[in-house]
Amino acid sequence: MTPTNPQSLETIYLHDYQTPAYLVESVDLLFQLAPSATRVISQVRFCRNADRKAVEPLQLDGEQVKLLSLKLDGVVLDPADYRMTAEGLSIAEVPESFLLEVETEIDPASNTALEGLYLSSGNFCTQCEAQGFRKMTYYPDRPDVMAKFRVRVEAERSAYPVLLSNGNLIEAGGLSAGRHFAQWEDPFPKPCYLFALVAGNLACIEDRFTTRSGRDILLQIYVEQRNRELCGHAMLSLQKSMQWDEEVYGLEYDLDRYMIVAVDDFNMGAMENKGLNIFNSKYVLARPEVATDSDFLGVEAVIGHEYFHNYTGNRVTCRDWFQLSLKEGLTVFRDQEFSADLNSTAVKRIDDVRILRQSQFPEDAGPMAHPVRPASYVEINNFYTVTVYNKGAELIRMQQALLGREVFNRGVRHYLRKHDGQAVTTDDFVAALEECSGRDLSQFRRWYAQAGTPRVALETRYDAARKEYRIVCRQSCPATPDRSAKEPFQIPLAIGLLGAAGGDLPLKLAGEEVSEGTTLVLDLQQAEQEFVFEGVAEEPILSPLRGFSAPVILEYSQPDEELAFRMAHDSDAFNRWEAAQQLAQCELLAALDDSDASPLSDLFVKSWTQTLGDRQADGSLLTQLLTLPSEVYLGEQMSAIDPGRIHRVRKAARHQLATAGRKLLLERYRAGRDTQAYGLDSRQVGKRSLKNFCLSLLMLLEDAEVVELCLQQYEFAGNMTDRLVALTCLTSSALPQRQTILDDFYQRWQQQPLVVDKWFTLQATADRDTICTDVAALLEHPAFTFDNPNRVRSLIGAFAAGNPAGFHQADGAGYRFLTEQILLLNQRNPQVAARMALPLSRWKRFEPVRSTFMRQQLEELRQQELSRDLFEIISKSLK
Ligand code: 0A1
Ligand code: ZN
Repeated sequence: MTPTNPQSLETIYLHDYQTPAYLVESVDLLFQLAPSATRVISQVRFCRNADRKAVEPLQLDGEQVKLLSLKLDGVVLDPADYRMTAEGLSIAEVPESFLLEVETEIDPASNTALEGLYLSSGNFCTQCEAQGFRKMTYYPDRPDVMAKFRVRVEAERSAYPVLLSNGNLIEAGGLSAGRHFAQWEDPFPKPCYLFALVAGNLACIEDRFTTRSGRDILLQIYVEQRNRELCGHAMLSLQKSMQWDEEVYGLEYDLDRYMIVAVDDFNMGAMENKGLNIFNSKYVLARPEVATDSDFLGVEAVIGHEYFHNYTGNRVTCRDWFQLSLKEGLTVFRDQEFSADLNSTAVKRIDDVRILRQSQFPEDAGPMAHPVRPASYVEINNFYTVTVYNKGAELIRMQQALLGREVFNRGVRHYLRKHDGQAVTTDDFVAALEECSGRDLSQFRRWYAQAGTPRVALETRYDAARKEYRIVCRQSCPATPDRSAKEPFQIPLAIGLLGAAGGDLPLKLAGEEVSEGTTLVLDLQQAEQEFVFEGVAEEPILSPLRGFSAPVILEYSQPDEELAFRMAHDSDAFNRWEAAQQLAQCELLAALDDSDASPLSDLFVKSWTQTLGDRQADGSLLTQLLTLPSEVYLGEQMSAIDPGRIHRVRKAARHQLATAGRKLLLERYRAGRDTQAYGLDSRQVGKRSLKNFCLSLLMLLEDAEVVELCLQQYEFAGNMTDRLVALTCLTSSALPQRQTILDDFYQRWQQQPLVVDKWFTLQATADRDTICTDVAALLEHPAFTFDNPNRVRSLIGAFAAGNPAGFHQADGAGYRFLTEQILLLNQRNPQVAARMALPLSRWKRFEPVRSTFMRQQLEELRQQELSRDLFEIISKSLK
């Protein structure tokens, strides 16, 4: 653990940014690998940055490394020639250009933080973003220092037959004493956060891709030997990603080989190291027997994401870490579009908006709120957030909406051409769009600088005599820790007008031409702005914020009948879902205050049943339309969240729907049982999704017929999607077979870590009164370990973030449990520990009893010696 010395707790500010005093011309690295004592020998050619006249000290970052020797132009430096701290070293006087040779020793075997060089299942791998490179050697560890890397890896041949690094393999061969080497060279200059090295005993699955200009690319996926049969979907996803980026953005892959390595121990999802991506095995390994439909989609999305980084992130990178969203927001946007194109656009949008509302909006309203381009941080690892990633993607999407797809697309290409090989800022991105479109986006830039979720209130009026329809928009944005007064945002509001017959009405803004299509993007810029539509033949029903065209909270109350109408007729599929959610939300929130066992109105139940009976619609979309807003989302609508009450009402509502719809649910369940071989096309995925939705709802009734269907499905399922849903239903039940079946599942799949993760998660998220003790008991299970981030997330993370009623048990037992686990993790893996603490940071949003318990735990944590990561979260939460 990095100790909390005052220096390491300093806040870093964007306004302090300075260009580097020295640039790097080339880097030669030699890694002599050994688990507990790896030697790293680096030879770096530096030259003074041309914009500097005076001689400044050379600053190198380095942490938790043992310095063995330091030579400048061949001369060994004396400790008096440099100054060393726990964070790095500086050399006061250096020539204008020089060669620095640094030799360090590191201990990968005891690296439990999983930053820098570490071991996973006995194999060496690296994670350098954001600041892991400094845990291997002394170097200017900042993204605006870009250089060409040559890397030589040496290791014992029998234990580590595979030796990989970025770029092209130049040479490989044997050494004495059973050792061997590989020499790699990456022709593209890169910042050190994109450096990667892997050494181990790995199986390699190969395929090829021919680019549109006819270049032949070797594609390799490296996995542990036992996983070699699980890579087919990842390979296909990679080929689809390459094809998509050529078709949509004209971007062709630039090296001759693309390597992906899957490791079990990884802090995040995956990492886009140039030519050598390292992945959490969760986002590579998939086969129907062990992975669910949503796992398959996850693999496709993350493979796409890392591949798309090759341009948006690697060829054009970030100037500093405040610009993180430059690469992440844009790349998330690209992976979202990729998944939408390959699967269902509406369902993808609904999923993405759910994430935004359930995670990003709360973050934006809490103590860790920050702009998409933060102005300061203590620990950069805490800023890999839903705000930087997902809100960042929404900012890109809004710019696309404002400029139109075609102009936006040209703008992105222009940005990539103009800044190829450079480290730039989010401002540079927006400027490139401005150059290409001739539009002024200066007001839009506020989205990057101001935190908080804007609210947009709508008021509408129809004048039948003049056939005019007016929409008055008023925007505001709540105060956030960074600032209280906010300037108005530029907000693209996509809207449509529905006629009584259900169709879209033509749209003509006063003084403008009739718009093409049935959706119009209103360009809202003022705090208050009116839009007048002419020639509106009948009083329309407004379909606002189509496709969720801006990450805002809309305040517009529509009569229930209009919502029900839109639920059935809105031509924007996203907005059909939105209308259903709103209708449900109003009724559920209204029911919080009485103990009625039937919270939903007849109107809702009728519309819902009609939707369930729709035999034309896609199954995945239907499932979304039929699913009630989540407990987390409903909680966010309350002034003081009471998770217990929300849980009871939502469950009563589901019970009501199950009772009212029993016959139709059973019918649709039976019709959904596929007799065909398993397939991943959207029709089959949709069919499974609807079938399993029906089963989950029916299982609330726990009648003999349904229980039997569920047991049958568990027993005879031919794929993990079906089996897991059945098991999840059984786990929340009080049926006598419960434990036997859980044991059976574990016995069957104990050799598959990713499936064991699912087994932990479904127990951690079960609806049971004994949940806190259940979860505590699972900590003692032989398969539980604090050393594997996926396992920690599958049990502790799933409980704290995925079981609101259980975690927020009124006596505070869930909070005390979490605090204990955070303290254990704090020592081993600060990044993961800090993420586990986020649920507690929301304490101010809860009703007083829970809120007090949560704050007590934060106070408790503050008393301890904390890593920088945790320190920042805890101290900001208590401000
Ligand atoms: N750049 C990666 C995410 C990532 C970030 C940090 C990591 O370690 C601290 C690892 C991965 C991505 O966006 O895919
Ligand atoms: Zn990314």
